[in-house]
Amino acid sequence: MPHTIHKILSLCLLMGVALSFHSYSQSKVINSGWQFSEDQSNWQTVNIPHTWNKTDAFDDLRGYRRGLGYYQKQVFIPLEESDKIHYLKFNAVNQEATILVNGIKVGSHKGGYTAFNFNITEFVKYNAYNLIEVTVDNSHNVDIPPLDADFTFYGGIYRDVELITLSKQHFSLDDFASEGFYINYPYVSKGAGKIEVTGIINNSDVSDAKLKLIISLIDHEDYLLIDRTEKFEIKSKSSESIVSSTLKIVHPKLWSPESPYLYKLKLVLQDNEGNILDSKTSNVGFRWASVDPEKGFFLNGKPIKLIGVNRHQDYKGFGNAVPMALQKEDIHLIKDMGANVVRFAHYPHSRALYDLCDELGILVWTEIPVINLVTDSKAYFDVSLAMQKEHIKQYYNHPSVVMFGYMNEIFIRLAFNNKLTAADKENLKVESVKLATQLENLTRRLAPHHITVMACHLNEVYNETGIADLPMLLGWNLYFGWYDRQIEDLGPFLDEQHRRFPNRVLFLSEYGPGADVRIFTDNPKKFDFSTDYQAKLHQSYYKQITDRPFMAGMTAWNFADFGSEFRGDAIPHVNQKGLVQYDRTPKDVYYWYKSVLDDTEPFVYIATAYLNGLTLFQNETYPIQIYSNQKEASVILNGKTLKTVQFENGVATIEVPFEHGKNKINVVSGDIDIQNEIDINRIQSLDFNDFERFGINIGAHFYFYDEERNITFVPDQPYKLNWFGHINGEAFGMTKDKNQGIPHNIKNSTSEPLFQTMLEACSTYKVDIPNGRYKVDLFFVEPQIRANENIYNLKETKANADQKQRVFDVSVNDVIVEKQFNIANSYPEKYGVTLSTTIEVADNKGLSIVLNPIEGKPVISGVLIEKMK
Ligand code: GCB
Repeated sequence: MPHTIHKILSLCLLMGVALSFHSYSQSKVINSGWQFSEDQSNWQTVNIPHTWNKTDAFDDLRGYRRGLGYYQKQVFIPLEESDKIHYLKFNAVNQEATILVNGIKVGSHKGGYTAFNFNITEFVKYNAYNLIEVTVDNSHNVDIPPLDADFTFYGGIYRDVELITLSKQHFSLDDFASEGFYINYPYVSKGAGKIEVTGIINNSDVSDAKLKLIISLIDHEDYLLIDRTEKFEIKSKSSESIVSSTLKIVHPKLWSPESPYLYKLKLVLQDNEGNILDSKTSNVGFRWASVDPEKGFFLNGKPIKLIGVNRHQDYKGFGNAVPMALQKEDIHLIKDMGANVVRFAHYPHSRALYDLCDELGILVWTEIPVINLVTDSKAYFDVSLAMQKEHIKQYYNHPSVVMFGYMNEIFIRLAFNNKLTAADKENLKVESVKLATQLENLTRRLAPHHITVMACHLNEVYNETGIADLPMLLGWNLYFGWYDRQIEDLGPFLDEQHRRFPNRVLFLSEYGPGADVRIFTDNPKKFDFSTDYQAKLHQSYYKQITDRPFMAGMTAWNFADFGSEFRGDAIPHVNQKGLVQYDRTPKDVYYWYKSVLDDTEPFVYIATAYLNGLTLFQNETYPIQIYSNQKEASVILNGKTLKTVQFENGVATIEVPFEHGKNKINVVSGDIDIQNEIDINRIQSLDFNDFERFGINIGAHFYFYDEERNITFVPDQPYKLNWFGHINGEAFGMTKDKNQGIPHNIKNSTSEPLFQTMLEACSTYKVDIPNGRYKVDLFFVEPQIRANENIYNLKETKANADQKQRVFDVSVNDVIVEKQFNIANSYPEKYGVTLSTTIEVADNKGLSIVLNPIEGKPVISGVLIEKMK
């Protein structure tokens, strides 16, 4: 048949489906105008997606609301639909849902990240409004994974709700909320691609039905390649699996990240007279994946190093109830970075994103939230297994999905729980391995052409128990240079694992440090949350993995910053390991990845996006990084060529002699000439000539750009004559392994990094400023002692009797600012306190902050000095 006729035929087919779709099967998204209540008496109107935790998971109070939420909506169902079948579909409700229609319970569901359906036909009233009531519970439930994890479990109906109307014969919606058909690829090579389709057809009529299943495969250019009709008969009130004969095409265009060629599969269910009853479509991508312990991952027979990111689904200001357009933007950002893989962690994400991965060419690792620990109960095992069934059946048909996972760091709570007895621990180990074995077997049975995966944390227990030998690909979540040891320890650890377990396929499933764009330094240190340390760690890890052919790949933790309520990172309640911020604005390191991963066109990036208000003294230069996929580039500062730099591992570092004020940096490589403007304070002395305010981040080695006060605090230093610094004292909580000071949410402030770092036992801090009048703000927080029972804190915590009081007098140039300052006694716990004073500096004595201990050791977090007119 000539191509044009084929094309016309396929268009007719498409139109036919589209036209008849309306009358035979229909899905209406019913997201608008639900009533929501937390107590069943105060109701408000909300739209789905919705969560009740989008603000309380980020406030200064500990915890967030985990409990019940009630939703209601009326839907009109017309008389014309009285011969139809009606389903309610919930695409995700976190985490338990009970559904009533017109006051009668239709069912309930456990698990917050997979879809579920209920056939509500027998409860529906026609030509009338029908009341849908949903009770949602996000309380901790020992029977439902996740029990515990480093992310916020926002409660609510946060994915679409659909009202589906079907004719009596239709693709089943009862098979764990799958779409009622599965596509298998019994054979794929360059020469030929075979697919086999299994449709699960329901007949809810009282009589038997003679039906036809028309299967068509259409290529990307809309040519109809295969058109097959399977005829069958189905008994009344029954369900049947119809397996197509194998469909074959020659020389399929293979699907891959570079060339994600998609075919479309159309399934049309017809009655004997040719009336369309139901229809489905799906992406088809011909590809095959395999793994090898020495050579890593193979796609379509070729080795491919998987390099990409993990993604969490929440987003600044939305919790997990994120508009789809924003979610899709994530996938575009991931693709634009040059990633070829995404791990949807730690639970299944929205189906629409997997569609986008099909289209854009991103391989997918998808998993269920069995994380950190298991409950030793039949109920927990049953929910976990049901969840994996839903997961596989709902996500099976996506060509992008090549890896199905089911566990993350399952022994982490065991390793850190001192309360468990040795026998408890042993039992939990055995139970975890038992569940893992069941989940592995289930996954292999339901998804025989996929690769099974699991992720472990740094602990020998995964090897000892044998759990690490279960999956076809083993992911290690490794935080060398953050939670553990040093950055360079990654490679040797992997080499050792590879030597000891030569049959395992290894993958680096997580790695990365926290990073805040307000923190920068030319001396990055472990756990300082600087973007510089982030760049250093990622650059080294990439090299260590790409140097090792046996490593199948790596996925950075995390694509974006995400909500984790109990955390005290530089932004509290947020895990800041993202390559992009919580609102998806890229951090510089995102562009470094692009420079090593994306060679589609020449690319250069100057990593100075966040050097806000950098202050340099006298002749100091400052190192900046330039990222590129080119060999070399010239760097020009304010019109003068500095030097030609060579890029290695996508990066070149150059010391820049910035001038005071606005600086223009140009980087020229081939046809590319990009420019960044940077505002720099270069000061020759603390004379307050070119500046009005000067701030010091006492106890910290990094600059901190403070949005609240709109100033960049400079790092601390030991006192230098005619400059500033501490005469004595120790940086609190800063060790070789940790440079954050205190990992806490600071109440009463959004400038955590100013307060979290501090000096302890400093008796004098000097700033050599000229004579004149100044306003001085001093910043403090009590790092250790819990708040006393005081007016602010009646219920929360009691002062710990073992903790020594910290009482000191604060004075500036002999003027007392606060006597007997006892932060724990006067303020709520971890409260950021500012003491302000105005002083006159005279006799060229400069400024001396004196902290005079009465009991315990004084602390101080920062100072801000403002010259008064
Ligand atoms: C991990 C976990 C992940 C955490 C991450 C972290 O290993 O799998 O859920 O968020 O570490 O940032 O600590």
